[in-house]
This record gives sequence, structure tokens and C-alpha cells, in this order.
Amino acid sequence: MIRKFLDLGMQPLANNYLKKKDLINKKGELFYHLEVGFNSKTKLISILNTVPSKKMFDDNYPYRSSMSKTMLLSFKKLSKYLKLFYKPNSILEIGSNDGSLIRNFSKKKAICVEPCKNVAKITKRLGYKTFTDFWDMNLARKIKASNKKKIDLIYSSNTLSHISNLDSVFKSICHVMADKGILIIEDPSLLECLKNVSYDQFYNEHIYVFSLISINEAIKKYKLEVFDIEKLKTHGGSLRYYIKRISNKKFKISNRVKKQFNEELKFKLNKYSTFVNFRKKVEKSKKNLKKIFDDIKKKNKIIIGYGATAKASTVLNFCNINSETIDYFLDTTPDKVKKFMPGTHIFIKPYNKKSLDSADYVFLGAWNFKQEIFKKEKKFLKKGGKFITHIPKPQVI
Ligand code: JHZ
Repeated sequence: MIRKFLDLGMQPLANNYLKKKDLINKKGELFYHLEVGFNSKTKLISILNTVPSKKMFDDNYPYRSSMSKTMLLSFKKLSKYLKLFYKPNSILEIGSNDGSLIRNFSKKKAICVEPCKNVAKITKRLGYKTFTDFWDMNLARKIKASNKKKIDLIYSSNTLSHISNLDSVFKSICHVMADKGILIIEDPSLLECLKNVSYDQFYNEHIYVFSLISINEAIKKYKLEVFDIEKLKTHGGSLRYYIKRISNKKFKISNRVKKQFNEELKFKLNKYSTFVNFRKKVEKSKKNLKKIFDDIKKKNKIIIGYGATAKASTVLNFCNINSETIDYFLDTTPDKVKKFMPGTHIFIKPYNKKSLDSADYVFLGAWNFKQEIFKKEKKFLKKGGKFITHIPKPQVI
């Protein structure tokens, strides 16, 4: 049974950046009710009203994983380790985006899956075999038919949590994965999300926010198990799950798996009451963030946003903060700039080094890249510029 614990209000699609003509015509902006619930049987945390995949991941999808050095470095490091340790003869990436990970592998060994045609074009152009379909059994059959052997290594980061039918996800993976193959998935960690009060991890694309407990429940009926786990700093704290078939005795279950289980149980991620407490923290966070913005605006200071993220869209729409408070956002993504933030209609300017000169305060939309951004914006900080963040609690830094 799914019990609701959080209501983040009516929200626009978090990656639906608007053109000027969309604002004038008041067209093209779809809203949905963002509610989040806990399934007491599966221990899965999910949004309650899903938006059809085709509406979210269309052929104008703007997100590019290569926009952050942190992510490129993380993918490079992982690729090196995988090649050295697992020596895969074949690798399949589900949700390959602009190829930030797959570029580290040989074109002969790799297969990409990316449903957004505009994004898939990038890996195709680079010479990688790319399927522009959603991940399901039909595609798994198509891939199996086009390959002589089953796949050694399947990798998916920030994608499986975006697919509502998890049974189809894992069944399709089992269909193409070799008996001794491994599956590695990477997604934001529910534990870190709760610790950081990062309620902005819940939005239309994040249908689930996984924990080890819930992943384990979801995969066991497919005779799969997690044999290792890595805690990552990326995306505000993620977990990288190493999964194998239970029948594959080549790898032992690492102590790290037990440790993570115990940590999650200690935090009571298997109990509804934990999430009710979380809701109270979210309400407090909203109140305090609004107060920070109000106090700054009373002093007639200029606030801009940094990183037009899906998360920022969720926070601002939930807290009713719009273009009256934030003058504009800065972003490096070509498909986001010169457009308007969903719902709040804050303009997005292309980033350039001088962009921060006119701002007194900068709202950290990409708070998950705080270190990378602070390093880049030393000059702004040195001259007394301040950042506003809501993670782990609303504050001015
Ligand atoms: P970032 C997206 O979420 C959507 P978002 C998706 N659902 C998901 O799960 C995650 O990604 C993985 C910009 N930026 O990664 C680039 C700068 O401008 O936090 C991006 O637009 N300058 C698939 O949108 C944004 O910030 C910089 O120096 O919440 C970061 O978006 C840096 C570092 C980033 O994901």
C-alpha cells in the first residue's frame, strides 16, 4: 500500500524550458500534482502522479551530462576501473545521454540506449551504435537479436529511477545480460536525500528515489542481488549498486552492502514515520528559504540563479519564488539558454565569466556542484559576493 507523505504542489515539467512565444501564447506548459508516497510493502519511495515518458523525454530534451567537470571525471574514473577490473567484451548503457561515460569505451564494444532523438544524435555522430527507444522488453529483444552474445556489463546512471515499470526494467535487463554479467546502476541515495532535506530530488522525472533496501526488494524476484555498493558525492549523494545474478558465485557480497543496509535500517528508511518527519523538515526549509529571499529583497539587492536545474525548478515552484525575486539564471547548457525556467518564468542567460559581476547574491540551483562552482567563482566570493542555498538547510554562504 502506498501512503502519501509529501505534497509539493502543482509543478511544471522540470525540464520544460520555455521559449518567449510559449509565454505569450500561454501554451505548452503542462502542470501535474507533485505528491510523494511510501510503499509499505516494497519500501519504494515514488511520486504518485506520473507523467507519460514520451512527454518528458521528447526530441527537445535539454539536459546534457557533460556540462559538469565533476560528472565527466566521475565517469572517467569509473570507466578506468571497469576496464581494469571487469574487462568487459561488451557494454550496454541505458540512458547514455550525450555519451559522457560511453566515450571512454571502444565503439566496437559499446551499445547506447537513449530515447531522446536530439541527444541520441550525439553518440550516433561519435560512431556509437545507439538505439533511440525507451528501455523495455521490445528493445531488449531487438538488442539480443542484433548481438551474437549476451552483454557482459550493463550500466545505467540516473535513468532507471526515471522508468515507472521497474518489473519491465529488470526483466528486460535479465533478457540481455550474460550469466556472469554484471549490472551497475547509479542514482541519488534516499538516505542522503533525507539527511540533506533535498526534497528537490522528487519531481516528474524522478519517479523513484531508491535506497539499498528498496532496490534489493525490486530485484530479488529476478534472482538478482547487490554484491557491492559505492557511496558517491555526485548529485548530492548517490549510490552505485553492483548487481549480479544470485547464481553467479564469482563475486562475494562485500561488507559495504551490509554496512549500507544497517545504516538505512538505523535511519528507519523502512518506516512511514521517518517520511512524516521528513515532511516537517521540508515545510521548515520552505519557510526559512522564503525568509532569506524576502530579507534580501527588502534591502533591494540583486539575486540571480546559478544552474537552471530540474531541482531548482522544483524548489522555486514549491516556494513560490519567481522572476520578481530572481532576476535571471545562468547556465552553460546550449538548449536551456535564452529560454525561461518552467513555471516561474525566470529568464536563463548563457554563462560567461563576467556574468556574476552585477549580482549581490547567487542562488545555487546546481547545489550538487557547489565545490566545482565555488572553485570557478573565486573572484565573486573574494569581492564579497554571497551564495544562497537550501541544502542542507536554507542559508547564505
Ligand atoms: P544537474 C537532471 O537534473 C535531470 P538537474 C535528470 N532527471 C537527472 O536525474 C539528473 O540531471 C542527473 C549547469 N551548470 O546535473 C548545467 C552550469 O551552468 O544538477 C546544468 O544545467 N555551470 C536527468 O537538472 C545544471 O547546472 C556549472 O559550472 O537537477 C546542472 O544540472 C555547472 C557545474 C553546472 O541536474
